[in-house]
Amino acid sequence: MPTPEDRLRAAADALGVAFAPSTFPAGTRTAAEAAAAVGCEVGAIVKSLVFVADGAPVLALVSGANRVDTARLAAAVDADAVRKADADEARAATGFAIGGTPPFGHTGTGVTRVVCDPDLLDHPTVWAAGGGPTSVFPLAPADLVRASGATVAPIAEAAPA
Ligand code: 5CA
Repeated sequence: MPTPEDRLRAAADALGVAFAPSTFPAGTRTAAEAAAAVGCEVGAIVKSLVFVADGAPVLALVSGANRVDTARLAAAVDADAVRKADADEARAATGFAIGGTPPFGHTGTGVTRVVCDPDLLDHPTVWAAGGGPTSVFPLAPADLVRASGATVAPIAEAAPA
């Protein structure tokens, strides 16, 4: 049986994205954990979050420094109602468990749209989940957008004044 990381590696190879995950046994389940492990800014961590927009799963790629504004996400995907997927819905859509969900290479029922937070484009390198709870891999934001097929649109909550 291929591991989740094997599945992601195959997808990255097919998409022409370098996949060189770093493994941290202490865990990279959250953006804060991943940033501490890598030694990067939390804003350079890619959160890959599944939402349900008018019944269809959509993926938000969000800077680890930001939170998704569901009204903005709804506008970005032209939906009336957006809510966060629960853990089972997220896994069904992507084929990966929460905490290790990568931004592309999904093997589940599929996300219908992918939207990327423009703040991720401010970093030369960003780090995304490597398929499991203990690994992340670096990539250029342009590759993140291309490989995931994302639309770049403002989906984060406005920073507090
Ligand atoms: N590996 C890290 C860094 S790349 C990672 O996957 N981070 S994440 O932000 O993309 O995934 C963790 C997020 O999953 C949490 O911030 C939270 O938004 C979401 N989450 C955690 N538990 C649940 C749950 N039970 N149901 C729905 N969403 C959840």
